[in-house]
Amino acid sequence: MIREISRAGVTPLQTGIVPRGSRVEIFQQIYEFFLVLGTLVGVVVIGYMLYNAYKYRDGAEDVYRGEEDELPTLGELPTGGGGGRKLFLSFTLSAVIVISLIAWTYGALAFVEDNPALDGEDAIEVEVTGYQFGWEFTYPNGHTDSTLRVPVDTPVELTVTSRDVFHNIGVRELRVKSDAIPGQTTETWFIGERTGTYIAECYELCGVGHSDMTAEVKVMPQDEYDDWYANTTAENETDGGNETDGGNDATGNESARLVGTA
Ligand SMILES: [Cu+2]
Repeated sequence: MIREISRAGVTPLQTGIVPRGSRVEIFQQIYEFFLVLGTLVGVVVIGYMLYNAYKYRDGAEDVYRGEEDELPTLGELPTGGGGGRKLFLSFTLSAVIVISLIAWTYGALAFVEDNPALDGEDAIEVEVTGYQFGWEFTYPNGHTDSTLRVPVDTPVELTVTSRDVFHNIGVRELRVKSDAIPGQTTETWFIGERTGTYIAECYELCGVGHSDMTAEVKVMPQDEYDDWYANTTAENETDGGNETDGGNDATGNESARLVGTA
């Protein structure tokens, strides 16, 4: 479950038990941790319950049921075995498990929230603007695109906003999601660990074209990305998309017009 991740010193190495790495890795570890622990707790609780149900079944012999005067009468709560020791033990154990879970998850999520991509010098920054109904990606050199191209294994810092109504950009496979709110910017990050094409979708019902509000996210090999980026300028639009008419075309499929260069 614990893997070492080093990306040219960009992402901190796993330290201790709190997971570090890309969002995909962190959320995967949280999922696995909860699955294992939840299964374990479930097995212990249900197993102990069944064990006692069998042990104290009606007609069982050789079972100590307490002195006659210790037995609870109808309507009285039983004190539990050993003068409440069992109750205390199970309560303490549950508290330790629950508090550790909260602390561990908090540590993992604090790292995600902390935007570790900012620490790395080779992190790339892209501004994302949502509009009815599409996404616009602006690179540091001023180049604007309707496809998000990023190099593989590199932290990407997104600064997200909207120019009309509330939107929310998310890429499921990359475990990244962020509000796009007019007049405000929201920051998030991700690392594409495998090359390929992913789909960014809008996750905030924003109008009639909401479900068509997608954009391609291309995670490219570093050299291909460098070649592509070297040929971009503030003016050109490498994929043929047109932000002004694309924005009002509620039913048009933006990606149908894409002529990818990647
Ligand atoms: Cu939207």
